[in-house]
Amino acid sequence: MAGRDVTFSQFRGDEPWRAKVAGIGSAGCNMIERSPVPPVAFSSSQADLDRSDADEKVLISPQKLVGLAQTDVSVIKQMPSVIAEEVGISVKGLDIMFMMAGLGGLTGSVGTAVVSSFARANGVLSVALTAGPFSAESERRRTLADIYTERIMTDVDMMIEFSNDALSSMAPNLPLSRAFAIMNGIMHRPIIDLLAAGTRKDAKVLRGTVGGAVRGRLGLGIARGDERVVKVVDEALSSPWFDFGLEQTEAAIVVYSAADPWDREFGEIVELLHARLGEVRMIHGSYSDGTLGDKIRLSLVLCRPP
Ligand SMILES: Nc1nc2c(ncn2[C@@H]2O[C@H](COP(=O)(O)OP(=O)(O)OP(=O)(O)O)[C@@H](O)[C@H]2O)c(=O)[nH]1
Ligand SMILES: [Mg+2]
Repeated sequence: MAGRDVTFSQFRGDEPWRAKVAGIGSAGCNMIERSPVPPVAFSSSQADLDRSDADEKVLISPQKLVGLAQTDVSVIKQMPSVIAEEVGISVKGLDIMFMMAGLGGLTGSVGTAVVSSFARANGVLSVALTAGPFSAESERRRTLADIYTERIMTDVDMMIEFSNDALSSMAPNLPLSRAFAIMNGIMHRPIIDLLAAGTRKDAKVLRGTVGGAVRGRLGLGIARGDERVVKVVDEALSSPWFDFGLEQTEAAIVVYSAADPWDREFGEIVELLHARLGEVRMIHGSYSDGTLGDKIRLSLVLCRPP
């Protein structure tokens, strides 16, 4: 393992992360269904909240959202209780706030920027998981998504981008609602892995490892058999979301899981990744997942600057 790598803390007695996930806008409210962490449904549409089974629900007007988006971070920091009242989400005691949204509509785009700034102003690590619109959607939606991608990247500790276009290769013959459900499930993967591999002590280390490389993309591999180490790395690195040159990667979050995780296998995976990615800043961890049987899983978030 390379000298600069850091490992998620896994000491007995370390407290688990205190986390929440906000589903923002119509797509976001779909994305938090069956969430592994306490969800908050946050939208400007009552209909989105009505169909959500989240315990915490926040209805916010588009005007208020836009107003909050224009509020300077220093003001947010100076008036935490006023802003908390306006945003309506409680972040008290949290280590990490996840936000899930589809970009291209107003609420998901603006809301993600607002919730993130608010979380960060309160010292909470903020990680956005966003789905970009299909290429076939209107130009207006794609332009809004591009503008807000830039904006959100200045407001988060990390933004993991998923493009809906990958659905056509991942689930080619499914109706859209089924395809969305599959994609929304995959979007939970980094949340599950981060929370299972680390503890609340890792917020600072994670922030330091990612640094300015806030633009993340997910790669996933699952493999079994003799060559499973090589296969799992190959599959994860062939992610449809790695549509940039891998040499642009500055930081990587690596989580290995198996029914019975094996240090030597994990070490080989990390070595292979360094061989393919070069001297990136890496944080890695592992955990046991009994559902994997004889398979191993590698979840990889590659991060680069905006
Ligand atoms: N992955 C995924 N994407 C979705 C889903 N539903 C919608 N989308 C995408 O999300 C983008 C944003 O759409 P919405 O979430 O409806 O927009 P909104 O944030 O509610 O914004 P407004 O209604 O305009 O305030 C769309 O362009 C779609 O590409 C979903 O369930 N999963
Ligand atoms: Mg909507």
